[in-house]
Amino acid sequence: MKSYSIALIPGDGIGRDVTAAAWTVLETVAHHSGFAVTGTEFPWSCKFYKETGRMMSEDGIETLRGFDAILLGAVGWPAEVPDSVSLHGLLLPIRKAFVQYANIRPHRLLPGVTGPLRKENFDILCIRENTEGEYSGAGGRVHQGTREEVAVETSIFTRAGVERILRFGFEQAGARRGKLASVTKSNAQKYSMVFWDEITRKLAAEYADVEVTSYHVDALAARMIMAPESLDVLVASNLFGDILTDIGAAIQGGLGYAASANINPDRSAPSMFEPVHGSAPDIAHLGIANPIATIWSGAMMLEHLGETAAAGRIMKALEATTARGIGTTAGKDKTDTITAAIVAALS
Ligand code: GGG
Repeated sequence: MKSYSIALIPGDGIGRDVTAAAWTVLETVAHHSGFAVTGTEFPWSCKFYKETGRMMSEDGIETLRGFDAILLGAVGWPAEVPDSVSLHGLLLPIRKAFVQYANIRPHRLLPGVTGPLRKENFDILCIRENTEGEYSGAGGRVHQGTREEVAVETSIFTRAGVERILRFGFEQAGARRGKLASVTKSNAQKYSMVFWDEITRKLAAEYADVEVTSYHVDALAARMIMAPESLDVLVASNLFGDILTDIGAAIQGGLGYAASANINPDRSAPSMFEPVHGSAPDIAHLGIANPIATIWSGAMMLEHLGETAAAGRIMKALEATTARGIGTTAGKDKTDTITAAIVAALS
C-alpha cells in the first residue's frame, strides 16, 4: 500500500486544535482511498522557543527534508515571544529552505457560508511570492535606542524569483479561466515593481492564451470587494499577497475558511500546507476553532501528492457539511463537531 510520510507541526494556540482535526480527516480519507499517511509530530513552537531558545531544532530543516509533505497549524504567541522572532524562526525559514516559492490561496464561498458581500459568484486563486520580496529579512538597525537610530529593511526582488512566480501564475491562469491579474505598486515603487511589471509584459508574449492585466495593489484591493467576480488568478509579491489574501479570507466568510499551500513546484523538497490564520490566542484550546481552513489545506496536500480523488472526497465532504449549516457560524459549532461531521460525510 502506498504510504506518505507527513511532518506535523501544530505550532501554537489553535494550531494544535486544527491540526489534530485535519489529521483525523486525512487518516480517514486515506483509509477509505487505499493509501496510508504516517504522521510525525514536531513540538516546534513558541513554547519550544521558551525552553530551548530556538523555534525549531538546529537540524530542523534537514529533518523535515526527508518527509513527503509538511502540515503546519499556526505560529505565534506574542505575549511570550515577539511575532518577528517566531515568524522568522520557523515559518519563513522552511518556505525559503525548501524553495516553496508559490503560496497558493483559494478564495471562494463554501456552500452555506455567507460572506460579508452581496455576491457569491467569485472564485479567486491568489498566488503569493513566498521566498523573497518584502519578507527577505535583509536589513538592520544602527544606533539602537538612541535619537539617531536608523532602521533599514530592504525588499529583494531577483529576476529568477520574479520570473518563476509569474510563470507559475500564468500557468495557473491558463488552467483556469485564463485571466491573470499581476499586482504591484509600480507608480510609487519605481525599481522593484517596475521590474516586476516589465517581466510580466515580457512573459505575456509566451502565454497568448492568458489575458493579463497589471493592477496597482490599492486598486486591486478595492476590486476584490467591489467586483470579486471579475478576478480569476492574482499574482503578487510576498507582502502584497499576504495582505490581499486576508481580504480574500474576509470575503469568503473569515479566516476559518482560508486554506493555503506553500509549493515547491519542481518537487526538489517537501511542500508545506497550512491555514492562513494565526494562532488566535484568545480562543486557543477552547475547542471552538474552525478546522475547515486546515482540512481544506490537507486536501491541497493530497492533491499535491497526486491523490486527486482523495482530495476531491475531502472537498465534497467539507462542502456537504457546510451546506448543512455546520461550521458556518463563528463559535456556534465546536471543532470536534465540525470534524466529526466531515468524517461522517467521507464514509
Ligand atoms: N497558519 C500559519 C500562521 O501562523 N500564519 C500567521 C502568519 O502571520 N503568517 C505570516 C505569513 O504567512 O507570512
